[in-house]
Amino acid sequence: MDTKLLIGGRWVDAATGGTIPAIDPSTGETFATIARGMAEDVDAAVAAARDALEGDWGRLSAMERGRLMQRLATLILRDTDTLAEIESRDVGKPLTQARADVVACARYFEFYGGAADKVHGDTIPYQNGYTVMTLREPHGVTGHIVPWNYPLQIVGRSVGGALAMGNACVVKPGEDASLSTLYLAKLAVEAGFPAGSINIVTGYGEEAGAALSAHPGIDHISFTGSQEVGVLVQQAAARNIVPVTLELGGKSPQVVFADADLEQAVTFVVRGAIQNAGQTCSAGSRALVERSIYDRFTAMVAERFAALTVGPALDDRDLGPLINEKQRDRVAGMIRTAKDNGFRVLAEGRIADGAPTGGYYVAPVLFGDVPQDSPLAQQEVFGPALAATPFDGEEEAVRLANGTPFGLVAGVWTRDGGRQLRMAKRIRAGQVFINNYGAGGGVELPFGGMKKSGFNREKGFEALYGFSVVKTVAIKHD
Ligand code: TXE
Repeated sequence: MDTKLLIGGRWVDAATGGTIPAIDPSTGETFATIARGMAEDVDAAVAAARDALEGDWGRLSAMERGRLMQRLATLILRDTDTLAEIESRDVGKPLTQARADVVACARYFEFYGGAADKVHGDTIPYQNGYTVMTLREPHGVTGHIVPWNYPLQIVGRSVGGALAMGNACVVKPGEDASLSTLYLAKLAVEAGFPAGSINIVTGYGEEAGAALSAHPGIDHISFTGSQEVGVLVQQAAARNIVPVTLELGGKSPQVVFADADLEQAVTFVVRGAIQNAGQTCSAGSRALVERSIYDRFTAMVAERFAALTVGPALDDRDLGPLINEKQRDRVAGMIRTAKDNGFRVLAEGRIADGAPTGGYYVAPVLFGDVPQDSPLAQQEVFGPALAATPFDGEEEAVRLANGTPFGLVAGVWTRDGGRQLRMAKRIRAGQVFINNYGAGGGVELPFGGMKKSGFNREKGFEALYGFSVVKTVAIKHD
């Protein structure tokens, strides 16, 4: 498999010739290398994207762009097995979850391919003697800084909207998991995307990522990752007066009222917490449970947690390893500190016998009676730790749900119709799921944060508005 950079339709080594090891988190062993792109490579990629806008890519009609994207969706599905195995191995994601990510990635290109020729401007009634219209135009060159937790899904959601609107993309994948993005780029070439419409520069964040976000030739940047780096990206973009979309994770609550269908709720609460070993921006990492059912519900969750096993990604257990040693040590440290501080452990899963000792495994833990002001309730663990907290009544549920710096997603479980609507309106989050928990799913549904979870929206038609700019044309006539 080609692991070079894709710049202007050609696979090239990094200008310095440097490489980065691709480590299998299930074993801790290096199994491939990727190119270590730097500022010079980013310069070349941005220039190639600009050329594409002024060349073959820029000349395509919206319908033609859409057809290319749909063709790419078909190729992704054709190669589901290969892509799923690459993703599973590189991220450490259980194979079934990796397969679902491949299907979701194809769906992004299908949806945005179909939407490409359906976004249009308006005509605006103005003074007599005028006709005024708005045109929706691409920003130009868009930069996409992508993390390692859902590479295929996040690349699909990020470049899908951008390409549909006619932008030319430069993508910097996460250095820990770039392989599926490179394979996707190979499929884009096969689909017939013109040279320079999609460019991939792999590399480290402080090198290629920083160079991309600060590049004066970029017209828009979308970033998914940590809050700290989100601030840096926004600062860099501000110097060039460039719009940004930031998706910075969360501490999403699942609010379970006593009148809920508890069987249903427990399934989604567990899945929302442990999917991708908890390394999910929209992970439902807090279970807020009405006190009258708190013991019963947490016992139901505990039973499921105790049965969970963690193992190598390709063994397809409930959970795989965490992405790297640093994340494993950080997450294991947070769990250890919580235990040392006397937090109640209601249940713990187990690491499968025979899991390679070099892998980055952490057993999932359900903590009970977690106080609202503790790190477990306030900080993104980004690992398999679920914090359960009891509440009394709707007011307290809203206060706890909103009582963190984040506001990405929330789940609410209740059969009371009025309460469903009140909670949906009062919770400060970009997505609120009632009696289900999408955990970011659904390409049609606008997605993004409030508060410190970020701003602007990906997915749905909202992304298409975000990846385009409105131009007003006023024509004076008699
Ligand atoms: O993120 P980084 P990390 C959160 C989660 C996790 C924490 C740290 O809480 O524990 O962030 O993860 C690129 N300029 N999320 O360290 O560093 C980097 O190369 C430009 C939430 O992996 O933010 C990668 O491509 N780019 C999250 C991307 O930023 C830079 C997903 C994300 O990496 C850069 C991942 C720089 N100076 C982590 N430094 C979510 N919202 O889903 C790094 N990068």
